[in-house]
Amino acid sequence: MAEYKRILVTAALPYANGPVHIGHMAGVYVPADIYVRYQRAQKRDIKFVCGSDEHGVPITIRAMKEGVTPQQVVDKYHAIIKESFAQMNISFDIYSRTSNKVHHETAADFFKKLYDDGLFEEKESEQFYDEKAKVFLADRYIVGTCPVCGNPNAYGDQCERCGSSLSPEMLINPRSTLSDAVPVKRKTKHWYFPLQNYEAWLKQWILEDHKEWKNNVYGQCKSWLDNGLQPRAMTRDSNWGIKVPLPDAEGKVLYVWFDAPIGYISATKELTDQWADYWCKEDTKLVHFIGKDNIVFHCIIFPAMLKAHKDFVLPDNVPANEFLNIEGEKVSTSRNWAVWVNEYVKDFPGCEDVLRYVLCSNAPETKDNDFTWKDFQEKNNSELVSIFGNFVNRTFVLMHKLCGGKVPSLHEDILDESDKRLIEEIQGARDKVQGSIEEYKFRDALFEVIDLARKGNKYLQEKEPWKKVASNQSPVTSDQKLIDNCLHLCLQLTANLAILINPFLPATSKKMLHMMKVVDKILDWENAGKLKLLSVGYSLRAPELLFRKIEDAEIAAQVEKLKSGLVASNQSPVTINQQPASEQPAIKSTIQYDDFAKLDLRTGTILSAEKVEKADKLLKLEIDLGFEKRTIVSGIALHFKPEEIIGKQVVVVANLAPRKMRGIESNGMILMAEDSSGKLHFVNPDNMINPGAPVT
Ligand code: B3M
Ligand code: ZN
Repeated sequence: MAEYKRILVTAALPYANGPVHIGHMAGVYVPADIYVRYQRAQKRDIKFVCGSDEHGVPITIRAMKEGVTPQQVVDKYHAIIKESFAQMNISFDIYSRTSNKVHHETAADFFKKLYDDGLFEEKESEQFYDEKAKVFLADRYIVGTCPVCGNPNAYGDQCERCGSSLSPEMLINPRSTLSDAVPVKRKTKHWYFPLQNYEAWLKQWILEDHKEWKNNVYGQCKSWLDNGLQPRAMTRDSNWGIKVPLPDAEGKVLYVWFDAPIGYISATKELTDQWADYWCKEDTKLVHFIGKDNIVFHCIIFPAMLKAHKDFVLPDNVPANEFLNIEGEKVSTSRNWAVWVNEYVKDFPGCEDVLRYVLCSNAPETKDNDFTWKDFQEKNNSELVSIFGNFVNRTFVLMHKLCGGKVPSLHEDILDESDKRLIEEIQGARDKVQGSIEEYKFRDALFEVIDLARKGNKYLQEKEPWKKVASNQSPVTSDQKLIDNCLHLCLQLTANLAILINPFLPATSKKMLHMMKVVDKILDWENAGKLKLLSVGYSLRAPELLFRKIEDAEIAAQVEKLKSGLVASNQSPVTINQQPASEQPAIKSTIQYDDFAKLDLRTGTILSAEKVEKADKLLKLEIDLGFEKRTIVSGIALHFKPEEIIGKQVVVVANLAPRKMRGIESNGMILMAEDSSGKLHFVNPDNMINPGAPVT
């Protein structure tokens, strides 16, 4: 730390095409905010910047879907996202947006500098083009039938039903989402950044000089670097985005991943005239908080851009987190399988800290983790309420009852072993919490704070001051001395807890300050570990409830809300091709019996099921059709564990032409029913029958 004079913390710029969900919070914003609040308490020079990412295909797609302009989309979601962050007490120094003027200028200048230095390669390539709408089509703008699951509305980059990643060439009957035209290939010119020229430098900088980066981050970088870097197009054909600042670049904009990280620089510019100190002086510590899907952009592409530009510092660390699943399933915004922050704050008013607590104590720091409502309730009721809240509450109640509402004296002559042990715990906690925070291990740090409260409870339980006889007469009786010592120490511990919990649960810390009638100043980190934070004789307020119990019914309601996809609001993302969760898709056009008769449907029994490597969504099934065994690759892995479907009967389309998926030949397809929440269910005979039976 010593070599740094100032810290600049950035948090990934969320796309302004939908609200933020708790996966975003757990992965990026809660950890970043903890880090920043801690550094502020350390009195370090720190800035915390973020903003909405308002360019790119996701925005234009959403605009099309809602029948509005991209600007209207970003205006709407920028406001919603900004509000959610404020409600969760994410304490950005600035929350900006990439559609503003400062950013357009900053990003265009950045591009121009690299261009003037002769760094880009200009290349023509063939890309899909819509001749009716007269535009080039990003993969997302092309839809067609998914070769894996038969979804008629799969995107050119991904099928949102089965999750397979696709390319436009793989789609059956591809068509443009803009005009329905069949896309054709056409030549287009773009500016490529020669990433391969930075490979050797990146290898040294990351693999040798930054061995301290988190394993998940280091590992991803290593695999990118080992695979070799390619030139990457930094421009796109579109009219939404930052215009390429060159003549002859009509209809070309900067690639969103070129402009978005520069948003960190623009936001700092907007925030302070001293922005260049944070971006150009070597003694700045730059830290990017992101989710794992952004690692390559922040560790490889953006640093190479910064290096090429020459004026700017490089990140010191990129503590990316993995993903948070919900109730055992991956978050899916299109299926509405998510817990939205703007919904949470409405459903649990005043419980923002509870969410911060659960997301931090369960943060996907080293691997994907699972959020369940049951665990949320459990952590609230048995940790926040029963340990932390209970300790503070008991201390205050007893102090009012047994010490007249004033901080009692400490009679040092009669301190016993357990008093001394508690004093040591109070003094030692700061180093433990701080050590973990500095290493980006926020879960461990939070655990230490709760553990200290747990020790406070244990101490109170041992001392049982309520069993002593209180007396406010002088001279002080020996019982009263014991009471005084116990509650004096518990109160100093409470003040320490307020300091230590502040980065994690700022609203709770604030309530504690109010109860103790002390000012914010006490929260300076240097005060942690001190034993004279509250003066003897000082009168304190009555206790306030820090946390309330969360009831089973509230949890059941949330689980129900999630399952039935009833997050009712026009803000929940729905893709162009998907019906709102509660409606059924419209009936397809009529076919003749002969069309139907071409299908050979059979019953089959699943003999084995295994995950397909590198394809999250696919299961490779061995199916017994009676007369033969078949291999079928099916996009159901997000819905079922392999072991739970073995032995199940299914209906198989037995005469579907074979198709290769991830190198495996799939011979047929199994039928599934999709309920209104997007969950899949087997379609099968009501009783087990012989495999191979025709379904007619
Ligand atoms: N908007 C992607 C995302 O939200 C992107 C991050 C930009 S950070 C410069 O995952
Ligand atoms: Zn599919």
